[in-house]
Amino acid sequence: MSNGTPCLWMRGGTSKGGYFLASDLPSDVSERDALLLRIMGSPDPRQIDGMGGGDPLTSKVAVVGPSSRPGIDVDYLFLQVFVDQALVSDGQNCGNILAGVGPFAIERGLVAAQDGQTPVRIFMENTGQTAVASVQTPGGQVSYDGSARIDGVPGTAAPVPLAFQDTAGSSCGALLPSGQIRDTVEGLEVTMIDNGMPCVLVRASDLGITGQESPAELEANATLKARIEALRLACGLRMNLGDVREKSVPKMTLVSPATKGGAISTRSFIPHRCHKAVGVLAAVSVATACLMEGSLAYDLAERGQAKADGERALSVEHPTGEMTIITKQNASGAVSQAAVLRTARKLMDGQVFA
Ligand code: NQM
Repeated sequence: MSNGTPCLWMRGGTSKGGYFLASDLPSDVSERDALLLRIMGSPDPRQIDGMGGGDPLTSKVAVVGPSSRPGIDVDYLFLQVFVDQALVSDGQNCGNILAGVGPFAIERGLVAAQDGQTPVRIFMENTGQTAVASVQTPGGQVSYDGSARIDGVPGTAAPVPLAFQDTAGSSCGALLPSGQIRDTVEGLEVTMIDNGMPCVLVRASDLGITGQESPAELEANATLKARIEALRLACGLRMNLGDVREKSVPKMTLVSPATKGGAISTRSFIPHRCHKAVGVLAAVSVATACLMEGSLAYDLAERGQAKADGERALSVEHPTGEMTIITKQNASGAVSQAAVLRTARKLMDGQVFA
């Protein structure tokens, strides 16, 4: 057994994982990845010999360090540790794990807490954009307790609002990587969009389902999964992502009309398991598509009214509830800002052994 590595285990939004200081991990990427695979217990569908929970949503890592960028407090690298393959990928962001980065940065002394609330400006290294997290810090201490509730997590906790700007084309280089709002790929109409997360929107009804099925039902449908994967591989090339066989993007988002009073309903393959909720930046991308005339989501969405300043709340429904994205459109109608409420909880602080 190796020496332990200092680590804080946290729930961030509807995900869970290990938060590490960059200085506590090997600087050599292959050594770092080998260590993280051992820590999570991958590859193994149950991750029985490690900390991972046998689900991509509980097999995640945040690597955080001080930032030398002007106006930025910390740099955050997200790593997806694959469950049943010996792969660690930095090819995507994670807005849920992001919710724990502000609290972690304060806990580790990278950011000085103010009395009340502390804004933490976070550079997301995976895609090169900035997010601002507001952390509750009464008396200069991080507080995890509070009355904020998010779907997909039982109980309540302190709110951690997250604000994003300039996320368009985060990984694909353009908001609409194919240059079109709608394409036909593998015989299916799709909208390929990246406003923080590369997503392929496809109508659930075009796949012969309602879009209200449970993740378990969808995962049991081998024919559906094979069709979605073929579509994903073809779309990956068109989205400037290259060969995506060993990548966790693009996310495949099956869209259908909302059934619970929201804007739109989703089921997301991320990419091979069906999300129990929806990713944060994936929801930002879906909400953005709801506001873009000509997209598949535009036709299905209930948009409600925007405020005079262009702000609008869009509720993205998912298997365990909904996620409200507050969008702001500029004078030309483009989504220029997005915000979402998350919560986080510290679960364990100590040494993890590989
Ligand atoms: O889209 C899961 C999650 C995510 C990513 C995934 C996320 C995001 O829910 O920003 O949060 O899509 O792999 O944690």
